[in-house]
Amino acid sequence: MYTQAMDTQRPQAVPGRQPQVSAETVQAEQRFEARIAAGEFIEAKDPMPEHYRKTLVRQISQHAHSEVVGMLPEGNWITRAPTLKRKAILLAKIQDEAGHGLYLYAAAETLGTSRGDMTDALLDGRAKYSSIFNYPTLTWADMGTIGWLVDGAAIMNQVPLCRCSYAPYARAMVRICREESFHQRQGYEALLTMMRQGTEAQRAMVQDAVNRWWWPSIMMFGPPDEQSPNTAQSMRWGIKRISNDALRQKFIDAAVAQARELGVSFPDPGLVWNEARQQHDHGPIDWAEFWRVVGGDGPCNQERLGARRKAWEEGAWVREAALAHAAKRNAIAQAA
Ligand code: FAQ
Repeated sequence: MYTQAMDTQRPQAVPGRQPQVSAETVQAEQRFEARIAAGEFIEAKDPMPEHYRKTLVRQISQHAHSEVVGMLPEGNWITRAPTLKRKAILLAKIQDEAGHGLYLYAAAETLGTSRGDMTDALLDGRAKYSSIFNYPTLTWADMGTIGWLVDGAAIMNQVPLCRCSYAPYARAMVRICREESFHQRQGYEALLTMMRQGTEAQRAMVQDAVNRWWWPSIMMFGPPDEQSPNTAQSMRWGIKRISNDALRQKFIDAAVAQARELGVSFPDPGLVWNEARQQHDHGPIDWAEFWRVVGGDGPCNQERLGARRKAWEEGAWVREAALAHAAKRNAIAQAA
């Protein structure tokens, strides 16, 4: 396990007394801040402040959990895809999400955490995953809408992460973003097919799916900047490059033009072009709903975590077999 944290030895604060910080630690922190200011990337074995390391473990592990939990809503439709072509595309997409989870767990492991610890944190509720995956997938149009809006929002959020100051995360994101862009296009194309070549009932199904996914999609970017406890520090450290609200605005502006082309509307009467800002205004977002879903009380939270718990428990024999195999190979290598 790497031990690159610079301030793990910092004494606990005692009320009324300034904690003692060694000159060496202060200098190491100053060198780190100078590297960030110079736009340098931080590698796994480089010294880094403990808070930077923890912030990355939190964000990267939650991102990994989101990719893995995110397979469940779409997995629900593999057996019901309308054609062989759509089934093959959906299977490939879901497999990609599993791969994204694996790159991200590996990136988080370079920071000294383990896959087991990260999974424990997910299953006992200490770690979050994206709110969006707690909504049900009710019709085939939800598959296209997830690709268009959910993957579209994910790309908008993730492209700036390709320049994250932590290099292993940035490298993983470059590959992930290439795949996400295929995901977004396949979703949009599936919806376009239904809208242009489908029946009246299929067009209504697309509009219904868009009505249900719009608000949860724009909540994906996280709370408003003034209520986001992590954004300011994460931006100072170059982990996040663009704030939650700025990304949400970019997504809304791009989505409006795409919706017009598709022939669907968004369920927000307040969504209007603001000539002065050269951006769209939008109606109020129901942040109470967002926090309810993040807090575990969304439509599918229990089902999603139940599925992950079952997979982890039923996969125990695979992990045990892999460890036993590795131990055997080690013993053979040492005896040779
Ligand atoms: N859901 O201070 P901030 C995908 C939490 S991948 C749940 O603003 P931060 C691909 C946040 O963790 C989607 N919780 O936090 C796909 C924090 O709680 P904590 C996932 C949320 O970290 C598509 C608290 O609220 N993408 O979709 C959410 O600076 C289709 C305060 O928030 C990523 O994870 C939320 N939506 O900014 C897969 C991208 N938003 O941790 C399958 C990487 C906020 O202090 C199918 N992550 N929270 O207890 C990020 O960019 C950031 O972590 C944000 C949040 C922007 C998500």
